[in-house]
Amino acid sequence: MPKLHGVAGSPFVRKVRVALAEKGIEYEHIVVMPFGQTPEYLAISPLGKIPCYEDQGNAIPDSSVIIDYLEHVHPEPALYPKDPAERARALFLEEYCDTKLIEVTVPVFQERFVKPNFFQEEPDEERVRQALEEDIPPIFDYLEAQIGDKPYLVGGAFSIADIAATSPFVNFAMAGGEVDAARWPKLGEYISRIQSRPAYKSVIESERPPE
Ligand SMILES: N[C@@H](CCC(=O)N[C@@H](CS)C(=O)NCC(=O)O)C(=O)O
Repeated sequence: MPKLHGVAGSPFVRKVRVALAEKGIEYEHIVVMPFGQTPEYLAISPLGKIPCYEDQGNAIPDSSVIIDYLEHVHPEPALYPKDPAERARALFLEEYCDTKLIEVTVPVFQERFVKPNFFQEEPDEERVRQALEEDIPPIFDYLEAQIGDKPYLVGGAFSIADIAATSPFVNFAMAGGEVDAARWPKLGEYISRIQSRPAYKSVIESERPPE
């Protein structure tokens, strides 16, 4: 059985888990935290990051690379548009969200979720304010314009772009972050709709600690 190394709560691990769930692929989840990597883990994930996927003797690091691999070994249901231009657009939006959306939302997650829950530290509220008031709005504006009145970001079907665009919002919500419905109504509705897909929902629910 394939192995997925990483920890629930990582937006990049979640991307892969959603792709695996959408494609109905079974796997063993091996918990690896995003720090203090062992030489054994560095041997399969040389950048020391999570996730890393192992299948049939191949070690595949990086969420984007892993999902591309999954698409080739389990083509259905497709997570990439067939049309070359739409595929390029989906890949760019994945990159935009993996880079820019993560960059602006992670400070809120780190300050308001990670610090109090894992390090018993007070959040740096000035860092949170800067993220919420200055850094986040232009990125949400861009995503609001990209989704527009469409059901999915690209090509009329669920794709890698939708996975990458919505995963960071799970972390944002864990930190109490909200997408202001008055300012970004389309983005907010889109995120809830995508995260309500049965496969996606099952991944989010599995991340919650038992009550
Ligand atoms: N481009 C990578 C990014 C993965 C990533 O940054 N993972 C974080 C955890 S969410 C990590 O492992 N950070 C540890 C580090 O940067 O050393 C991917 O898509 O998998």
